[in-house]
Formats: sequence, structure tokens, C-alpha cells
Amino acid sequence: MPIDATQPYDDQNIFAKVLRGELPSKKVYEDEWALAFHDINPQAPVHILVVPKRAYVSWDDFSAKAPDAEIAGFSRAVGRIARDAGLVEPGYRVLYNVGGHGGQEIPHLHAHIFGGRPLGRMVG
Ligand code: DGP
Repeated sequence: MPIDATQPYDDQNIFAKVLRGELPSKKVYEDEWALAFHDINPQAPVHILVVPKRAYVSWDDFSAKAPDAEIAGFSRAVGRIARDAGLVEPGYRVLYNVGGHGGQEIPHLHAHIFGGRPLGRMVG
């Protein structure tokens, strides 16, 4: 079920539990700002989720409220994870689903990194 991106943060969501170590994940990267792990239901040969360590419901929440240092740290982590996965050439996609129309299901911000095959054009 897609979420309402304006809802309050629910610390019982799946990614909050992954961050606290209460649920397992296949971790690929961790730093001060971000944790990354493989998606449980991959939509491409590489499908990595990157979540901020702190509690944000969605990209809307994060972009409005996170301090600049955290936005920079998280963004750099997303880039580094893709680079370390060898995706820069031939290329990859970063996606944030937000709220109902965006199809967001887990109410903790996450970047999807897709790669490993041609992904098709979404616009244009
Ligand atoms: P979204 O629709 O943007 O909220 O994407 C949620 C993604 O999370 C979806 O691709 C499947 C993935 N997912 C759901 N539950 C789990 C889980 O328990 N572990 C992992 N690694 N991924 C999960």
C-alpha cells in the first residue's frame, strides 16, 4: 500500500528496523549518513536501496528538513555506492518514490539505485 508522504514518522517501519539491526539486510555500504543494502525484490541486476541514518518519511521530508551537511553527505553516499558498484559506465538510475502517486510503500526515505542492464527511457 502506498503511503501518505505527509504522515508522521513511524519508527516501526521496516527500514527503521533494518537500521537498528532488528531485521537482517545484505549491506553494501555504511557511513555516518547512510546505510545501503540490496533490495529484497530486485527490479534490475543491481538494485540497491540507500537510506539515511536519521528519521525521514520521504524525499519531501528530507529535502525540507535535513541540515545541508546531511543532504550533502547522503547525496555523496548515493554517488559513491553507484561508483563502487561499477555502474557509472555503462550508467544507472537513481529513483525516489514519494507518497501515493510516487508508489512509495516504506515510510523511511530511500533512494533506489538500479543498474546492470539498459533501463529504458522514462521521459522524452
Ligand atoms: P518503495 O516502493 O519506493 O517504498 O520501495 C520499497 C522497496 O523496498 C521495494 O523495492 C521492496 C523493498 N523492500 C521491502 N521490504 C524489504 C525488506 O525487508 N528488505 C529489503 N532489503 N528490501 C525491502
